[in-house]
Amino acid sequence: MLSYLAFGSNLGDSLATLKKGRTLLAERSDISLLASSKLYETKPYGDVVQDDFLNGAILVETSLTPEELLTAIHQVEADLGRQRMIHWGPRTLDIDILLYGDEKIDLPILKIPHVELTKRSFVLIPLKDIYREKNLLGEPIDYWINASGNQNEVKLSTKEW
Ligand code: PH2
Ligand code: MG
Ligand code: MG
Repeated sequence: MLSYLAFGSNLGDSLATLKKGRTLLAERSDISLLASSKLYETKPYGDVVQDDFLNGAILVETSLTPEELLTAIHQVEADLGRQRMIHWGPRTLDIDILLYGDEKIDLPILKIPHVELTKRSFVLIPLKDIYREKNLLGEPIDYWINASGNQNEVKLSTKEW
């Protein structure tokens, strides 16, 4: 199945952590990396006062189920030293499943499409770099970016991964 994943970090060496996280996923025999977005420096979204984030997105092909993919992601986040302290607070690495084919999943620990996907320009703008479909949830991706109203808080980074 094709799956789009969002990456974010705002603690420690964010560039190194994003790269390492992507590598750990791509090295698995059940996940292949197909495309990576550019990286973006983004203002923190939400009410927590914290440093700017580095955000990106990738497209993978995977034989894992959504729940298995989430477990693989949690393993990578844990390997890279993530501690879950403040909800929506600073994190060394956050990887979120945005889309998993066309599937809709509504479990307590996993909602796909990601619940805030269409509201967050720090997710939509990287996603646009690699998105293969015409529409996202019924509208062109630019429609959602314009509607998000926070697109000017996302700046293309000179950093590359
Ligand atoms: N992640 C959050 C909360 N706020 N803001 C930005 N700019 N980037 C993020 O990745 C981010 C956030 C919780 O997952
Ligand atoms: Mg997140
Ligand atoms: Mg997460």
